[in-house]
Amino acid sequence: MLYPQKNPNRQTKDLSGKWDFRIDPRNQGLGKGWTKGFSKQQTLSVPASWNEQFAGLRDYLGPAWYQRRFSRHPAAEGKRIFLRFGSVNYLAQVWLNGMKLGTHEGGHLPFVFEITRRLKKENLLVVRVEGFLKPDRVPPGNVPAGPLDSFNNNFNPPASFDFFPYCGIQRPVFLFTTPHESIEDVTVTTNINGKMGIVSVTAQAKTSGPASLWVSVEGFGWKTSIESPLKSGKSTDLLKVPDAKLWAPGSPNLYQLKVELKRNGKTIDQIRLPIGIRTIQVKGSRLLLNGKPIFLKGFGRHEDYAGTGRYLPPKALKKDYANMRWIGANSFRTTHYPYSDEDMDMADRLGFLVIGETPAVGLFFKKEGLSKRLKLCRQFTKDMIERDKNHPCVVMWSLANEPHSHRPAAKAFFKNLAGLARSLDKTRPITLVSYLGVSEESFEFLDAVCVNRYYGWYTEPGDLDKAIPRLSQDLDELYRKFKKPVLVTEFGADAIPGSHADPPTMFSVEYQAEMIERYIGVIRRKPYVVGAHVWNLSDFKTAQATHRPNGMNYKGVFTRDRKPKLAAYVLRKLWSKGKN
Ligand code: GCB
Repeated sequence: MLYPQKNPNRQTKDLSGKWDFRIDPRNQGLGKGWTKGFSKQQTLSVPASWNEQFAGLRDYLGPAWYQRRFSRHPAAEGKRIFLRFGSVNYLAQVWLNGMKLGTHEGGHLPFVFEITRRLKKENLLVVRVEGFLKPDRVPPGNVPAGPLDSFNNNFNPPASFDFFPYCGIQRPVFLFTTPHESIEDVTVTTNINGKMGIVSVTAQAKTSGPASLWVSVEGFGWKTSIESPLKSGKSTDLLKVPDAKLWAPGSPNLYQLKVELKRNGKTIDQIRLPIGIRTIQVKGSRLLLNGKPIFLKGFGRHEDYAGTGRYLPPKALKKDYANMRWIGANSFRTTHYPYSDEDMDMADRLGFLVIGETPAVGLFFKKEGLSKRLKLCRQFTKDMIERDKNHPCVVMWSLANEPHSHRPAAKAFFKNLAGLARSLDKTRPITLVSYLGVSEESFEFLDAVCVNRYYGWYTEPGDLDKAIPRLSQDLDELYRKFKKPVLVTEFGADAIPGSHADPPTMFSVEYQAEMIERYIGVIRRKPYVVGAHVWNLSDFKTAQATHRPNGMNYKGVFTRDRKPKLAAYVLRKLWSKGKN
């Protein structure tokens, strides 16, 4: 799935802006024919969650209706035309000019409809969105609490995960064109041989006659190109880049890849992609980037911002990266769903290593609904890898966060998903993120062991002297059992901004800072630990619960409006000058 792009053969139009909106609490819209248009209640901004735009809609999960009119652009003449939603949470049904285009389930990955034959001079686009929390959805909600299937968190709304279940059209909506004969997909993998970078490019195209593909790589004063004929709509080329400028944090060198579909010297279609030449590999207890050990220091994050909810406007995204750079981080995990295309582009450009995670958070393995959850997880794993496979920033795939893997079905579930991920991407390590640790059996067939640890918070509350030795012992046990690199993918404490205590007390900024510093002290002494991600970069909104004052998770080292807490300064000191 190629991201829409503007080039001499392709056009895009961003449909962001004000859309008509109406909630449908009695679910009448379908019966009343709103699919053909409705009278609006209000206008709202797209992209953004509806829950943050109107106070009365905070806990409203749907259904709700959006509509927008747009005219056909002359540039669309003679082209194929598509409509792409970056993300709609959770269930989207879409109509154009009263005709149904389709339905999409799942909140954080793009979907596309071809509308070439449906497009008129003036058009009406209608979208019905519904975001109920259900046990057979991914991520699940409304799951009965029990030791095997869910934490007894008593959230309102009843999510089985700790972030607000925002709803709506939460990422940009694009119209884009392609020529009728076009490049359908491009897959780039890279390798290194001595000082030579090797770029392998597989392109797929749909043509109605013989055509050839021209592939070129350009950058840092070097250009190389290859022409090869299409065979059954496909071609694979190897390009050699001597004295390659490798991609890595601190030196995010990007080359420009251009793939052109040509006939008789004429370019019919083209795709341009920034690419990074790099390798990533697990070897023994190490993670190797470009053949050298790398340590991932950084954060779990959330797409969460006041007023826009699960959409990070460009200024907030910029600030998140500015904060991560200021603090000396080199990586993050897309907790707990794939982030926007714009976020991934920025990670490529600024040199951040990313663990890409699917929306499978809070999974449970009771029989009811299990086959549907597996089907959705397979779809999301595939869609995530297809969307993000060409980003040099992505160095690992995470299949899930904190599954309740107590039931035996969990292992087979993850074997299935890992097999799928490996068949789609043979170049990146695969993992999942566990709270169970040594009893997470799936680590036997995964490449790295990722655990979230809250000693000194959910256990040993307020007692770091007891918590720290437990962390140390636990990490050693994990390595002894699995003999694989370990990443501590979450650790941290809530700190309510402006709350101070001496001696440090839970919820004070001093306690958070001390806990993080002491965790990093332990982690540094374990040569098999290859990553430390603090939970979280910024405070974020979650559902209401007794343990979530103000409906907030305050484990950010920055506030929700991105200002540093004490822990941010402590981390900056610890992580500066290339130290882990
Ligand atoms: C976790 C979860 C994360 C929560 C965090 C917490 O283990 O992975 O989603 O927000 O703990 O703060 O409790």
